[in-house]
This record gives sequence, C-alpha cells and structure tokens, in this order.
Amino acid sequence: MSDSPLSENVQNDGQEYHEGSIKVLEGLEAVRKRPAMYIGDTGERGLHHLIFETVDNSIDEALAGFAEKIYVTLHRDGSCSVLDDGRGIPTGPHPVKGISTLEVVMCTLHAGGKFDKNTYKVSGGLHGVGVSCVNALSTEMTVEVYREGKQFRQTYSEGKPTSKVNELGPSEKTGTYSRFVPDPGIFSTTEFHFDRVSDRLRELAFLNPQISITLRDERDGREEIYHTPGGLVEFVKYIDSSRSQIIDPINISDIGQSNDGATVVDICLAYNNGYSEDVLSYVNNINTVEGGTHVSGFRSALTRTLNNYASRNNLLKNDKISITGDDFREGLTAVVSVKVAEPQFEGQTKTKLGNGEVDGIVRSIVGEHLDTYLDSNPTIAKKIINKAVLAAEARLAARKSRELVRRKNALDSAALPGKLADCASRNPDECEVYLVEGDSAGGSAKQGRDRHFQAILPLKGKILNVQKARLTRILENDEIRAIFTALGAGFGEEFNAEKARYGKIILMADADVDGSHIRTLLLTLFFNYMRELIEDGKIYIAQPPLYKVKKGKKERYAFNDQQRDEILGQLRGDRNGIAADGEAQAAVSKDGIVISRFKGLGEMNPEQLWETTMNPETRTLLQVTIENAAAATKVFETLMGDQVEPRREFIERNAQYVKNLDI
Ligand code: 0RA
Repeated sequence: MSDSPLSENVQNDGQEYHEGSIKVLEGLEAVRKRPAMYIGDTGERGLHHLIFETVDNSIDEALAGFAEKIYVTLHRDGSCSVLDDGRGIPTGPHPVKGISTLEVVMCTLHAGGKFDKNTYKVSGGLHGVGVSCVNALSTEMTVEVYREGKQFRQTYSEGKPTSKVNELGPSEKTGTYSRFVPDPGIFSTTEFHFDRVSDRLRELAFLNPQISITLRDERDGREEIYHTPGGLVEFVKYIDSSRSQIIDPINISDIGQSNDGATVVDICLAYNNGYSEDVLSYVNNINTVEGGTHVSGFRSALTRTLNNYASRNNLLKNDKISITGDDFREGLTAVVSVKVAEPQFEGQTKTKLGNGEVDGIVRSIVGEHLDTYLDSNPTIAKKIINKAVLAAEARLAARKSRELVRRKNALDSAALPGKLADCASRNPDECEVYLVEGDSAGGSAKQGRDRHFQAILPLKGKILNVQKARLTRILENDEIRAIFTALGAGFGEEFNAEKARYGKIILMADADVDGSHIRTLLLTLFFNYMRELIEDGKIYIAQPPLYKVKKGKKERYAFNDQQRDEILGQLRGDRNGIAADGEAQAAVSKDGIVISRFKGLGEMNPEQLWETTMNPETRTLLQVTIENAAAATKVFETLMGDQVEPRREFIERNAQYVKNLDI
C-alpha cells in the first residue's frame, strides 16, 4: 500500500552503527557530512523533507500576507520545483556579508527566510533548517527570483554557487522559483511519491485557508489543487468523511495575548457516532504528535464548559453519574491549530508544545466561545451531552465487567495468557513478542524461536475490528485481552507504553490477502488504543520469504520476484547473476533447480522460520511509523469505519499498489 501514511522503514538488525570521529565542520559541508542531523534521516522521509522545507518558505511568505499561490511540480528528470507569488528573495547586496542576499540565503546555514527575525511573525518548518540544507543535499539547484520588475537566476551544486546572480531580463510578476535534484549519493532513494507529498500539502491547505497549492506530477500527468477556504471546518469534515457526524463542526478562532506576543488560536470540533477520539494538533503548521499545552488547554476547557452547561440546564438526571473528560471525547474529532511566536518544543520527538502561557490562552478562548455557542444552539448542546452520558454509562458498565474479569484473574499481569510462550529474559529492551497468525504457524514459531528473548503469542483467526466496537465488547474479546495482558502496559486511562514487557512487537502474518487484513486489524488496535507504541517505533512487521530456490543441497530464500530471479541466475552461474527476463517461471525443475512458493507461514518448518524470518542476523523487519497523523486517521476510518462505499473506493484506488497479492 504505497498510499498508506503508515510507512515502513526497513531495519536491518544485523548491522552495527559505529560513531565516526568528531570533526569540526563548517557551513554546508556539515550538512553533507551528517545529513540526518539536519533533516532527520536520509530515507524517504528525509527525501520528502526537502520538498516540505522548500514549501515552508513559501508558506511563510504567504502567512506574512505576501503570497497566495504555490505550485509544486514533480518533474520527469527526478527534480522538484516550488514556485510562489510572493515578494521574491531579495537579490541586492547583503548588509553584513556584502554579496547578494540570495546567495547568502542559499549558501549559508540557518539563513533561510527567517534570517531577519522581524521579517516574519511566525514561522513553520519542523527542523527550521532552511532552504540552504536543501541546496547542500542537491546535485543541482536553480533559484529564480522575480522582483522589482526583473528576473534573476543563480545555480548551485552541492550547496555551492555554480553561477553568479544573473539578471535575465524584465519580469512582470513577483515571486520565487526553486528547482532541485536530490543527491543520490546522500539519499537511499531519490524517487518522490505523489501521495506522500499530497498528504502534507492538503494538510497545509486546510491549516492555511488563504493559500492555494497546486501539485503536479509530470511523470504521469496527475494534478491536484489544494485550496480549502473553509479551513479547519473542511479539515474536520474530511477526516470524518467516512463517518456520520451527529453535529455540524463548531469553529473557534481568536487571538490571545501574553507577554510573549500574540497567539493565534484556530480550533474546530465535531462529534460522530463512533467511539474513538481523533484530535489532531498543530503549532505553526507542525503536527504536534505528542500534544502539549495547546491540547491540554483545549481538553480542560471542553470538559469544564460542557459539564457546566449540563448542570446549569439540568441535563444530568442521574446524579450518580459524573461525566469525565474521556466521556466528552468519545466520538470527538477535532483539529487544534495555534500559531505561536516562539514555540518551545519538548518531548522525545520534539513534537510537544511546552509554552506554559498557551494552556491558559486556549482554555479561556475555547471556554468563552463554546459557552456562547452552546447557549445559542441548545439542540446541538443536548446532542453532545446525551452522547457523553451514554459514554459514561458504558464506561461504568465496562468497569464492572472489567472488575469481574479481574476477579477471575485475567487482566492481571501475574496471570499471563495461557497460549503465550513467554521468553526467559525480563529485560524489555532485549525482549520481543511475535503476534502470529494461526495456531500452526504459532507452533513452528514456538519451536524455532530463541526462547531467551523471543516470546510467541498465537492469535486465532481475525481479531475484532476495534474501530467499530465499543469498549465493553473490546474488553470481552479473548484475542484482544490476550494481547493487552501479554504486553503488560495496561489499558485505556491506565495505559503506559513504558511498561510494555517487550521492546519489539512483531506482527507476523501470511503475505496474502487474509494476512494483510489481519495486519490491518492489529494496526487498527495499536493505532486506536496503543498509539504510543507506534510512535516509539516498537511495532514491526515480519517479512517471511515468498520463495525457496533449491539446487542440490543449496537452499536460498527470496522475498520478491526480483530476488528470486537473481538467485536463479547465480545458481546457474550466469555472468551477471541475473536470469534473463521471463525465464524464471519456465525454470521450475530445469537444471535441477526447484522453486517453491510458500503459500503461508504454516508451510515453513521451525528451522526455516527461524532462519528466514526470526533470526535477528538474517531477518528483515519493517518498522511501522506514523508519517502523517491526519492521513493515517483517515485511512483507518476508511478501511475500518462503518460506511462501505468509501472503503470500496479506497481499496479500488489502491489495488494497483498492492504487490505480492496471492489470490
Ligand atoms: C526575506 C525577505 C523577503 C522575502 C523573503 C525572505 C522570501 C523568501 C522566500 C523563500 C521562498 N519564497 C520566498 N519569498 C520571499 C522580502 C523582504 C522585502 O521585500 O521587503
């Protein structure tokens, strides 16, 4: 599924990383020596970051009120260009350096559009590294500036100028055009993916309704325009488009003041007939995965305002029930976006807002606006309160059944599930648990594993789809209870990812349609109830081989068709090691070579399973990450929600990307 925002990073367990000797590096050379320090990594994520870093500069120009349109183009030659209709990067001599300001911006570290603090009030960009990093990591880059009635151009390679700032002639428009070719010596892949770019550009358009962004892919002629004047209201509708909203989205926009300057607050919330909570939060257009003070301000205002409204209007007939924050968040979809002059980012991944003053600002703005809204829309207010009352009742019922279950000693960590084959080690950092599809594969895995650090939990058939079920039913489900108990990190409010008994949780299912469905069901469970485990990089997908190629006593395994053909070539002693195209199929049992295709995990014996899929020295694991929370939420909603039509559309749209589909 190349459309999935849950991306998979290949991790090779067998490799060790040696820290090189520390050198003092200057300027853009430092960026080329240690690219990951500046853009996060040199895989697909880092590659696409080049585009977003470039776009951020144009967004900043738009937020400052000088640009409206941005054009992003993926070219056939592998380059990407970004054009905006802003003022254009200044080209005249830089007041300090003497040379052209354009050259300073492009060739000096930390001298992006933000080099003059007074130029922009707020500024996005996750790493804020500036466009010079993009330049440093590109084999070729061209920047054209349209400004003061003239057109200018400068070219670069690996961050160094390869031309002067040339004046090309007159220009009627203003703006900046940047085109770059990512360096294949730096990035493990240099192929841009339309869907990855579109997810972020769509998000940026929702967050900045005044901007229009056009994405064009010249490789296949695809073009999409992201322009959503409705802003967050449209964002919330988009997230919920495959759910049934029970109220129209409520929009709250205001500006708060503190000693640190103005804080722009934009919030939109709606309720749907589901049970999960989806709150996406942003600071200066950056997705704050770990939340922070803006989210806590929103949550406490929501709970307090709704509770006050309910008691003021005698909507709580049953005094025994008190409604908690969680009850008010059942079926809640919200986007919380703030723009802060000097954001302080904290947390493991630096995606948690730390500015203390923002909590109070958001709390009072939400409290005030929501109060007024509820008072003037009593029918809607009643719908929200009724839903929360139902949630509270269900929560109490669930607690009762959980207490019952506890007494029967199931969710107690002392009593691990019967079918779990636990490992000997008690050190979570080295322990891993395989969640295995089916009892027979589970049996092979139990025999093949290294019992010191590998635990096996076989799962029977398909687990419950948690996207469609309420808490009580989820807790009644044996397979799901076994997973929670085995992981030992608690459940619901008591969930604590740090208590997980295993450092790696590995999903192992067949490489066919059923296996992929089971993986999706499991990922839905983790995404909704244990998202921190995904965010901490603890969830992996095992990669069982598809083929065994055998010649005499030599046995080799292939994970895809290309590898199979390479192995065939090698076994036959071809000079280049690759079998001629189309020969693979015909080669079955020719030359004494036997190719067998594994139909499922169950067909492998314990030794084969260990060697190909479980041995850290030889296996390949895919790490599950959340690339874009908004897109991930939407995908799970589409795949697992209650409306059939959007799911069918999604599957048809993505069918072309599915490889190794075994029908
Ligand atoms: C600093 C000053 C000014 C424009 C910009 C930066 C600028 C940078 C980028 C990067 C991409 N697009 C951009 N557009 C503008 C202009 C200051 C002035 O004209 O007074």
